[in-house]
Amino acid sequence: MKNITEAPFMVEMIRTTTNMYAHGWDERNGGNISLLLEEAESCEYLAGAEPLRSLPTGFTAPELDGKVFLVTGTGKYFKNVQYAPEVNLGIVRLEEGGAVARLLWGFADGGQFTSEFPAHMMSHAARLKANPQNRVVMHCHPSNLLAMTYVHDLDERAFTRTLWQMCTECIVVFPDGVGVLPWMPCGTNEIGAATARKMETVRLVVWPQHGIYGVGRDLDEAFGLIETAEKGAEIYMKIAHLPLLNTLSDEHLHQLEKRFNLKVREGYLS
Ligand code: 2HA
Ligand code: ZN
Repeated sequence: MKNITEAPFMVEMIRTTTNMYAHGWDERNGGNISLLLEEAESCEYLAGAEPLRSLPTGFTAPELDGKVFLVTGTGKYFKNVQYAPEVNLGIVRLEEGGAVARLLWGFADGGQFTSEFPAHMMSHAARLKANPQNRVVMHCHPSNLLAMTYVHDLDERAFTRTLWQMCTECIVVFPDGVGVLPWMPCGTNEIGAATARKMETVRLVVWPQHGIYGVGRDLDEAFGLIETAEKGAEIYMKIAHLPLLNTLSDEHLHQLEKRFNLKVREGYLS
């Protein structure tokens, strides 16, 4: 069997967690990522691997039965992933309708998957229905998006429109807009189910006073979505207290819709 720490998906996961830490999005043990492995890649590196342990998940997700995920560990620091991937990451296969995760590799110090595993798995199930290519769920704590949730209306149309107005690229990158949950305690099945419900129609979900979820086909796409929303929020936090002399009008945004043939969320532009 090939060395799993050299697998392209592992290398990319290590680079991504390292980069997210460098962006300041993942203080301490903040943030978590799950990556759905393709059958071929998991076979290549894990064929015949006997489960090391069985971990109860506390929820069911029959759509994900048999699927294999590379996932960050609970209490683990993104900054440390590069130095000890086999401690800070794990690979699990969901079984028994999602009620059990069999550990195939990693969490070598006896640890387990992220406390936000329900939000991750429920979001994967929702996104796979919307787009069978979706393989990544990413959560982190970018400062400007968090700051914005203290001073901006949390209505998702209003929140989305402000981000779109902050830089030309925003509507191009997330024409589907941003979902916004009410504040809820994290790490629960309830916030997982609420996040997944939003994920049926959007790829970014803000958790006020906490952070954001982004999804995508691969780690780059999920990272890029969050990066673009965070840029919009950064501009907002720089200008919100200043007199506004110019903006991106709905007329400008409609021009972008035409230019890039965007499917802009219905009713968000006038
Ligand atoms: O993993 O970010 O939401 C720590 C968190 C919880
Ligand atoms: Zn968090």
